[in-house]
Amino acid sequence: MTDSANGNSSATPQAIERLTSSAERELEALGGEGEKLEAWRVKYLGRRGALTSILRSLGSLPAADRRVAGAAANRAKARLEGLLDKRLAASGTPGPIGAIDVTLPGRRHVRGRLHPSTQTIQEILAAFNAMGFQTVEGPQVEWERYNFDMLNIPPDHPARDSHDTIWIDRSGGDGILLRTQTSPMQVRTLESTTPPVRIVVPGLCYRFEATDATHEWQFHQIEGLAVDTDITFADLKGTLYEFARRIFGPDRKVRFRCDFFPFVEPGVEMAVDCFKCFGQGCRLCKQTGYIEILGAGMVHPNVLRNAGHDPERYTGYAFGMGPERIAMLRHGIDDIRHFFANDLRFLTQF
Ligand code: FA5
Repeated sequence: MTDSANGNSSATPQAIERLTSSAERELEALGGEGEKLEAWRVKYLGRRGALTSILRSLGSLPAADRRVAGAAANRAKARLEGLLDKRLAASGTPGPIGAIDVTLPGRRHVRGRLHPSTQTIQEILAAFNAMGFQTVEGPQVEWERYNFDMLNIPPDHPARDSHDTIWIDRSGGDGILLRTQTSPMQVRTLESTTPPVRIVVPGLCYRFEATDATHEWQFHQIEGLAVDTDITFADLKGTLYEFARRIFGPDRKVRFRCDFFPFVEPGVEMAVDCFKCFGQGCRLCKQTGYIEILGAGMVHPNVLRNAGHDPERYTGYAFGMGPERIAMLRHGIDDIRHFFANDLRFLTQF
């Protein structure tokens, strides 16, 4: 037995039929006002409405009665819902059918895009892939020996200091840190591969440093390494020149100057002529006409030895660059901190 809006009523097909008829009559007599139609819906079809209560009570009926009464109640529900939809549509009241205004303009879907760092990294990798370099990746949480010792960086080098490196665990003999550069992949790759080797390694690096317009504590690097018999400094220059031509344009001038990195000998920095003033001197290039974009050099014999290779037999070159700095130069971005601030006003420009 169930309570209904009409008083006591049982969940029999006849009772359901009576309820439906009286609901229909009531609906016909109603004006078109939205509130009245809503009150009618609540009375019969709402969560505690008469028909809903009958449907809820079906579970307590014997199986045979339940089947018959259930079918009748579902038919009644569909009929009453249909009648209500028609009334709502006719009255212009928002409802399941009446709510759709087909004259409204559609909503524009915002298309996703690649992060400017990712776009730059992909372009640089494509330039090197086209020259036969394979892309590999390495761990961001790194052993001290790969990040420093095996790269010929002495134990007392200031880069190992807690003011430069983010340490995870320094208690054991071999510390664990967030890599400060992608160069550890030089050793990891050489340890597990017999030359010839030609790789580029993109990835995040971390340094414990105060941030400013050109320094972030987290930034990307792309490392390059080529090791084989008879590789010379001329190969390094030729490869980097071709890279600059592909990324910065066909008429680029390239300048190499001495620099020092413990894992290369000799070491150089490479600069390209300023793409804003074309070498004339401006604020961007600090009046020098050139912009420094990467560090490079011939792989130090100790690094080859540490990875198990004979430096008398093999030679190679390595280079490392920061794609955010390159993207800044190409797009005139004045602050590296924009890259990781997650501000859509910045990101959607690329
Ligand atoms: C290195 O990290 C060397 N491993 C590069 C290298 C590889 C030299 C192989 C020789 C052979 P350096 O500290 O200069 O070098 O960093 C390389 C590039 O990373 C810089 O030119 C710069 O573009 C980027 N970089 C370094 N520190 C930051 C920083 N705090 N924020 C943003 N970019 C940075």
